[in-house]
Amino acid sequence: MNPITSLGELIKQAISKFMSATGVDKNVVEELIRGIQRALLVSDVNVELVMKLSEKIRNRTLTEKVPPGISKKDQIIKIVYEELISLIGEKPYKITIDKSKQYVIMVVGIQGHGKTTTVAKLANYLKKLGYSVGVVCADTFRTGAYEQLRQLLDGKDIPVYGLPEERDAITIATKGVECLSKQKCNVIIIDTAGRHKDQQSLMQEMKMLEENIKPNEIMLVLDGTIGQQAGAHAEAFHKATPIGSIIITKMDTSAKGGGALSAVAATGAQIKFIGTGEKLEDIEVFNPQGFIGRLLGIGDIKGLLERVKIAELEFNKERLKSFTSGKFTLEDFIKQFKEMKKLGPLKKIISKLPLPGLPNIPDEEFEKVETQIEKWSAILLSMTPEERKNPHIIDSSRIRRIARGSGVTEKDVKHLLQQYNLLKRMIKSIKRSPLKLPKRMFSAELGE
Ligand SMILES: Nc1nc2c(ncn2[C@@H]2O[C@H](COP(=O)(O)OP(=O)(O)O)[C@@H](O)[C@H]2O)c(=O)[nH]1
Ligand SMILES: [Mg+2]
Repeated sequence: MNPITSLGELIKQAISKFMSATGVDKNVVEELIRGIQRALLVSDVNVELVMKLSEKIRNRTLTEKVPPGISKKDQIIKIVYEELISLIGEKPYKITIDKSKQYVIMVVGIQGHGKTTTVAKLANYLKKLGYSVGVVCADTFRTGAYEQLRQLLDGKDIPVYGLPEERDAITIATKGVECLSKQKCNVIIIDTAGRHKDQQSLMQEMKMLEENIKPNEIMLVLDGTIGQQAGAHAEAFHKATPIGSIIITKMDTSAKGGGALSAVAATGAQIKFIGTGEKLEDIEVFNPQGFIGRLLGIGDIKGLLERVKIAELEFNKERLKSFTSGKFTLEDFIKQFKEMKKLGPLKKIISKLPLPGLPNIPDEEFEKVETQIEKWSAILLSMTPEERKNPHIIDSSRIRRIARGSGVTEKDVKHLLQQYNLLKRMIKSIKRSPLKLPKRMFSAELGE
């Protein structure tokens, strides 16, 4: 099996094990943390970072109070997610380059990581957004570097500056910026060499370029597949020239880009774009949520959080216990509906529950249930605490009073009591499978 595919599996295993645990104690949390550590290490996140992250998750889990309305488990999953997100920034990058000023971007990175391709992609991307863009080839090491850039941008109406005979990168970059500036280019992107006689002279060249050109931004291009080395690469470049932003390439391959987390930690720079293929169009603004989801092997983190909640409904053994022991109160009954409602439209939730042979329920029925929940909540508010605990004491005169108090008809009140009794009887008869519960609940007659 591909070890990278197994990463997602590892984290899913850790999470589902956590979800199915009966309670949440220190051991259960520790086991979840270990599972996540394993998964992150497999995805090339640097060991030190993984340890720091675990410590934060552990601390928050032990000290933070659970806000009302969510369970401890919910809270822990959210903490894990939030801590990962906080490493790389909450929101997708928003381009704020001013169209009326000159803005010079210097792109650096190791040979083969995708610098030249990225320079072309970025130029094309910004041009489409209405910027006037020009690029400079200051890579004097790779033969045909200028030609490569020209070919990539062929027919795109983006000027490409190069001096194939010139050996000095600083001369080319200086002249390039001058020339493109005269052509009224607002954004000027400089491609640089990624290899030299040795690493030290490469870093020296980057430093000299930065001092002479004084770019507005230095972007580091990192190959998403390189894993653990990412942190060290980023650090080396950052020492020579302050890295302001990062682009992770080759995210279309099996790369999970876990190394990117280490690179961000080493530079404090923001990941702005990702490369998702070899073509000019294959560039996307970086989206932290999608990235963390991918890193965790879970495509869509919102979906995960939703699944966490649904899993909660399925696994809530405490509640199941009170169901089957007959302690299921009227309040529990309405709480159950309200909790499900929090997840979104009922229809969507039902479709996600693993219920084989669920009858096809028409939309009107769902709407009926939803308006009913509103009514029932109002009815509940008009009841005395005693009535809520022991609904069997509610006789016809009490029904009348409750109906008046909550602005519904007596029939509505009777209906609620009927549904509650029906469900209570049904619950008593369910001995084993909790999954039968919602199915029968919803196939029970609604309304009339
Ligand atoms: N699949 C994939 N390949 C990429 C991506 N970006 C660059 N490449 C490929 O990586 C190789 C090296 O790219 P190049 O731009 O020449 O790297 P440089 O040496 O850093 O300038 C080329 O074959 C590119 O087509 C990407 O996002 N996805
Ligand atoms: Mg290149």
